[in-house]
Amino acid sequence: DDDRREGVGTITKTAPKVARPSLYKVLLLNDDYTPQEFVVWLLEAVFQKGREEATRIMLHVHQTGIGICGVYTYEVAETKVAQVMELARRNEHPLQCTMEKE
Ligand code: TYC
Repeated sequence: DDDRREGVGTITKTAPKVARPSLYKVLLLNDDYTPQEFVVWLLEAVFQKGREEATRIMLHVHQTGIGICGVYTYEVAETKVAQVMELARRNEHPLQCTMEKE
């Protein structure tokens, strides 16, 4: 462009910035009392896992003390933690669930 001419200039495009939301791991903790079958059922119901994957996650938590149920945006993770804690409470199991920024 010849910028000496009136009304003529260089167009500078701003780089489009698309914000990606932070992600949060939903973690399940082991305990000695919650039945294995309840944990498998919960992983299917709350985290949409198939029976095989749910069993794998449950056994990992059982053997190591902690495991990841899934990774979600803040509000989804918060809702899933609340659902797990409510189901555990209603069934009188001491199961604990928490979330952690990735
Ligand atoms: N440890 C429990 C038992 O032997 C099973 C269990 C697995 C509990 C995973 C909690 O997050 C958990 N009955």
